[in-house]
Amino acid sequence: MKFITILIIMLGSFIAQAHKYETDTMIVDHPWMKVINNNGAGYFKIKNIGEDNIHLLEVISDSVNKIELHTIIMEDGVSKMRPLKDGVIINVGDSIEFKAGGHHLMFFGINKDLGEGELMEAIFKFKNSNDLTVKFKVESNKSSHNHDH
Ligand SMILES: [Cu+2]
Repeated sequence: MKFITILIIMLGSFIAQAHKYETDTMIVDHPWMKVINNNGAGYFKIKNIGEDNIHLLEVISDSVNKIELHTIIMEDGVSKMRPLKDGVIINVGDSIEFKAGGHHLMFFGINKDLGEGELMEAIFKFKNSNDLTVKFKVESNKSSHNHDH
C-alpha cells in the first residue's frame, strides 16, 4: 500500500512538473521557483547540446524587479551566498543544475501575484546565443525536489 501511494505521488509529480525548453544548442529542464513574500529563488537544469560553450549572462523578467545569479560558498565552515557577476559558463556536453545549496537564481521584488503551480515568464540572456524565454513554475510548498524525468 505504501509503495502504491509513493508511486502515485511520483507519477503525479512527474506529470505536473515535467516541462522543458529545448533549442539547437541547449535544454533548460524544469525551471521552478519558490516564492517567499515578494522574493524568491529559482532552480533549473541547463544542458549544453551544442558545439560551443554557452555563457549565461543573466535572467530577466517583467514580473521581478531584480534577478541575480548566485552560488553558495563555504567560508569558515559557514555557507554564504555570493553573486555570480560574470554569469555561468556551460561547457560543451556539460550540464549545470541550479539547485538548493548550489547555484540558484534570486528573485528580488516579485511584482505579480503567483499562486502555487502558476508560471512566471523569464528570459535567459546569453553572451553568444539568442535569448530564451522560459516559465518558472511556482512550487513553494516543496521542501525538496526529488524526481526523475
Ligand atoms: Cu541567493
